Amino acid sequence: MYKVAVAPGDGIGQEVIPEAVRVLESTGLSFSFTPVEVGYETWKKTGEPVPESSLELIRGNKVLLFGATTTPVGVQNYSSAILTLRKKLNVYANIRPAKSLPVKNSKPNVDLVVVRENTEGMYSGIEYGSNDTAFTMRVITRKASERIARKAFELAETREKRLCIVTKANIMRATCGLFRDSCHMVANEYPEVSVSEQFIDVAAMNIVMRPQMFDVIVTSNLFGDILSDAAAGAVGGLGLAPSANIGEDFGLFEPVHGSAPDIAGKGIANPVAAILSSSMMLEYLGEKKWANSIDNSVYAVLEEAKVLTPDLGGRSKTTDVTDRIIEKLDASAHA
Ligand code: GGG
Repeated sequence: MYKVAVAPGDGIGQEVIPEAVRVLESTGLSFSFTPVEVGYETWKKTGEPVPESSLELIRGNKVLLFGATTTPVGVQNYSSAILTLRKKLNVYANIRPAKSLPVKNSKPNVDLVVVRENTEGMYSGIEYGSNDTAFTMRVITRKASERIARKAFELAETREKRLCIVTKANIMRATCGLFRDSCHMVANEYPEVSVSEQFIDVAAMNIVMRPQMFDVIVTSNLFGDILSDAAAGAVGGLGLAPSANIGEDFGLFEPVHGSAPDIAGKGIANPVAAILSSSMMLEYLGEKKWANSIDNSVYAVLEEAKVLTPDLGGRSKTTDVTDRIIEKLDASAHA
């Protein structure tokens, strides 16, 4: 039995995560799901975005399926639930794949993965300032940089063996220089992987114009956040983008999208990113066959283009899309 903590979080997280759970249940695999409260709404009730009691519940499981979080600008004493979770659970590697899909806005022949360092960089959370001058500390350590580089090289070894290090080391010479140097040190352990480098501004343009050039990208926290959203845009949008956050002995799986307050509560959020995240979770748990089946069912539903949410030009509800994915999954399981 797989022990899965489930934290839908805020906004549309509350709508798409139950859909991912429905798909998981339809596989017939054995799960125990533990519901967990985290997020901005939790903070309003308890004063904590991730209460200690929630963390304890999560740690009693092998994986966490997380939805989305809201971090409104200007709210005092609130810190992001998802950043807190990533740090507390030490899930240091944020794996964000972007692969062509049969939807109108997807470019063809894209198959890349952004490997984003998840625990430091611009999101270290060390900030101070006055009305006139403010500082955010960009913390880069050799330990965390080598750790993320190793993860990225390991992944590249299973793919096309091409890894691109993305920095701005010509300008941010101390922090990006250390990140870059750490990646090159680790490269010596993976002689079969060919290494290239791009500056973040060039990489951003290339993700937009020719994403096909990339296999695995390794980069620091903020750059990875931005590049992976751009990569999602190249293959159909955030409604379709899954992710994994991997640590030494724990995995957190979540759609790349946020809480989308503009459509929350309307029942029209695209469940595909959450469902593909649950597929990444199954792969992490060793259920590669079921992970492939879910991916194939999603692909078939998108290709048939009859049951789509409004972000993809359709008129269907969140639950209708899931129903159709489960129908396809059933059909393939019994074929
Ligand atoms: N599922 C990822 C997610 O919720 N992203 C939204 C996000 O990053 N919001 C800012 C934050 O709360 O940190």
